[in-house]
Amino acid sequence: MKTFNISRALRAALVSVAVIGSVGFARADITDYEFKLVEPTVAVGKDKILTVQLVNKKTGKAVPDAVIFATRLDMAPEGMPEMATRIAREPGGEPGSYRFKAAFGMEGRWQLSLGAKVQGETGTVESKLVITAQK
Ligand SMILES: [Cu+2]
Repeated sequence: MKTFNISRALRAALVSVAVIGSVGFARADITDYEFKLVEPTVAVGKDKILTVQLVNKKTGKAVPDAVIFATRLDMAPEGMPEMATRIAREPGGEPGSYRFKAAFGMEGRWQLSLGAKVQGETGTVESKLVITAQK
């Protein structure tokens, strides 16, 4: 009788661990992801490359194969939100890194707005990053 109770308790404990484990996994959320600038500054001029990394904040790992569907680069941080510049994806870089080519026509702070989908997650990662263009 005693043995039976112990094994029952053990089985119940194992079931609890499994349930808690799966809930924890399901709670992985789109807000766990964020873009980070690899370099906080860029040189003023044409055809400058900027690189961002998509990171899972819980694991600290870079996340490859995100689909970036929205990009905008403008001078909103300097009070010039209408001053936008062309930005295009640039191939290459390490998995989890995403490269862009853009022209920075003016010194100062530029805002890079990104919208992306992460494989296996619902929702959208939206990040606004500030990069400083310097002479
Ligand atoms: Cu400007």
